Amino acid sequence: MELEKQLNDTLGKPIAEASNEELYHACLTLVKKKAEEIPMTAGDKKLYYISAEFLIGRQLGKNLINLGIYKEVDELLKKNGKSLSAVEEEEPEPSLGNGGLGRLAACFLDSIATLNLAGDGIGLRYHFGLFRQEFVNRRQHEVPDTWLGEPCILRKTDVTFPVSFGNRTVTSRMYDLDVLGYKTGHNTLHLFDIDTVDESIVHDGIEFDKKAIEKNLTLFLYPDDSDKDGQLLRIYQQYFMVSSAAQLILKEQKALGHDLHHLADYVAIQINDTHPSMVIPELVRLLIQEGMPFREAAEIVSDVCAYTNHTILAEALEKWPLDYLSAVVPQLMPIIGGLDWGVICAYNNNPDLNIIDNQNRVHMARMDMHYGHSVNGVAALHTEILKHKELRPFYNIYPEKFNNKTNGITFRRWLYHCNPELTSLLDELIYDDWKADADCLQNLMQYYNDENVLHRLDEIKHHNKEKFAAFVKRTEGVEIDPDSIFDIQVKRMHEYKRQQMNALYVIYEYQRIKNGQTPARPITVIFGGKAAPAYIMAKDIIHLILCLQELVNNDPEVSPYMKVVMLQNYNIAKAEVTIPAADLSEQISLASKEASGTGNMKFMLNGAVTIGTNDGANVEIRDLVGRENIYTFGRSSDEVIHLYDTNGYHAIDFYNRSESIRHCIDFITGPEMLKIGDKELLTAVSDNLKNKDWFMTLLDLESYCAAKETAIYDYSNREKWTRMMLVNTAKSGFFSSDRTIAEYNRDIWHLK
Ligand code: DL6
Repeated sequence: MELEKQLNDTLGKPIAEASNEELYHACLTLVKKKAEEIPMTAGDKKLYYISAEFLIGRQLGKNLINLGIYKEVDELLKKNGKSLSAVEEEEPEPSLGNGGLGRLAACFLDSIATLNLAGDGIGLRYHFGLFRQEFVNRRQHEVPDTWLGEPCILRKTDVTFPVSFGNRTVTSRMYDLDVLGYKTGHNTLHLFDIDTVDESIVHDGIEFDKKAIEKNLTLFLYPDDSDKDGQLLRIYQQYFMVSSAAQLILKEQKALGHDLHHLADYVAIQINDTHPSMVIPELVRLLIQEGMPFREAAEIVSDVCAYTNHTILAEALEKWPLDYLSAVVPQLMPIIGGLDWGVICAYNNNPDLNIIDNQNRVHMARMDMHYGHSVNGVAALHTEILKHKELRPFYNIYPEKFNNKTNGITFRRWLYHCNPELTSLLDELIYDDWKADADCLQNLMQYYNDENVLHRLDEIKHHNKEKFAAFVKRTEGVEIDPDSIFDIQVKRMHEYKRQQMNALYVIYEYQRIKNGQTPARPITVIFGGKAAPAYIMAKDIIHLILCLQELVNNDPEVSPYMKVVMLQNYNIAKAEVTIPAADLSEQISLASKEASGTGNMKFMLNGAVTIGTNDGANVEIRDLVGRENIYTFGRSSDEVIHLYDTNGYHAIDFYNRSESIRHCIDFITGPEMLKIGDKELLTAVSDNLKNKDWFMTLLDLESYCAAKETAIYDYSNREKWTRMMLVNTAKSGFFSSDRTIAEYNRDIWHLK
């Protein structure tokens, strides 16, 4: 009743007469008022989580859930002939992240607040975020994604800081977004920007003058850095972010009267990947300005800062040329030099350990490892590979710094919000405690042999598939059958994630169907994901998939048994419709290459069965559900690492040895495909697979196809399959980001 009155008052008219847009704004006002009533979370010590990405997704639904009024508002709107999900659709999605790393940061903010820990996020207010993906002529086309403009969500503040780039100084301005925990907790995400950014300089898709720093600084997340100007721009962005962060931290701590000599008692900083690594020298510089000697400043910063590694791809570990850094941030050079000198003296000028290498490049991760007190990987296998392989020299000297924090996801968004029917069933069967204590999902195991529950799980999945099919029809114009198996691979496009292997499976199956060998059950293979604008091979793989989509879906002999869909502009909102509809979750990266994955956890939670390699967090999923509730295949990470070490993999040998592999690869440039696609792009893919294949697609292709055949066969046994679904949901509690954050706090941050 109270809510109804509040909404009516804000609207100035009855709910039934308001448009969805009016209702959206009224709901935002309601959230804002309620948030104002919740005191900011405080504590003796505060965490600052600095990240280039925060893929926060739409905020309205999440905030209503965390305020504990989602259901009430939903029912109220229904009663008035309105739909809350339609109202939520009014919100443009902030595109402030690229993939798992950014979404992880968003889940972490949710959990930090939910655990009532004082912890703010710090990042950048990108005007367009990551680009919006469109398909034109079966190719990815990038266009700016406008999302800014809701001052009620992201508040402009009066807080500004000077940020110096050599002899020019710009002003950073702070914008604040409320981070509400589930039924408790209130923190902030601070996003910095400059007032002089000029969106009109963007032309021809996402092109702009990379040299016009004051106009372009916060236009895009991850501007193309394939040239020098692009790399300089990234350094500008990173320094702008961390200088604003460091100044904010010191300002807050001084305002609290804290003694900067004891900063580590009051502050923890988590460096999310290497993009914020310059916060180390910047904080040292600022403490020196406060009158502290260099050595003491460096020690304090080490006690404050902790680093999370999110990749073992060596090329993804940032190394900036010394002269680029000197050009952008000359004031940091003596500090970085001093930090490097400390390492040189301590470790006898060991080239494997030095921060500045003999090609005059600054290794950002090395700076983090030397001058941070904690280094963590994001899944058990990943951390072991870091310790014993990729970062071994550092583990040898700092074994006590290394620790694992297996990633997690917030179940409030990735089940409660996105899968209302499963949520109701869980609430009915095991009560709603799982929303705050995910381990309670384990209680679902008592229904393992309950036919009625299994049947209801099956029904819910089917409803979610129907919803998704309607969505795909509306957004992509493709008709798919909810009775077919929904086999889904949605994630960034990257060769190590091996979307190309799934595409080869499509070709394999296509050829079989053409030969009269139809699958035990029709299958719909669904892809989604963006390729970095400068990553040509990833874009060529998108082209291959889109050509297959056209070929397969329009072939009357094949389409009754198989369809292919590539979702355009896959984002959080699309993920929320896609994931609950999945039967099979594709997690097929080359073992040792996926740090963790978090999509794998979201699918598992929603009852999809994983088909995957023993990579990243898949290994932990396998251990939790048991081998009978997952389809694993492919070489182990040890075998793969050995192949790299010995230069022992040659794709062409697999091509020559196996007729079935040869048929699949040759098909890519065969007459059917060339009728549809671009010869140059398709040839680039097939040549790459034959002659290079850095991520060893052909090594695992046959075992992958075999595993998929088994899964398709098993799917027809509904009882077996729904039991697998139940086990996957029941065992997923470990992957709650509440658990992950509790571990970060216990081992690294020590907030009360
Ligand atoms: O830790 C979050 C997420 C992991 O789940 C993914 O496995 C990992 O690829 C991703 N890492 C990155 C960083 N760069 N690269 N490549 O996005 O982090």
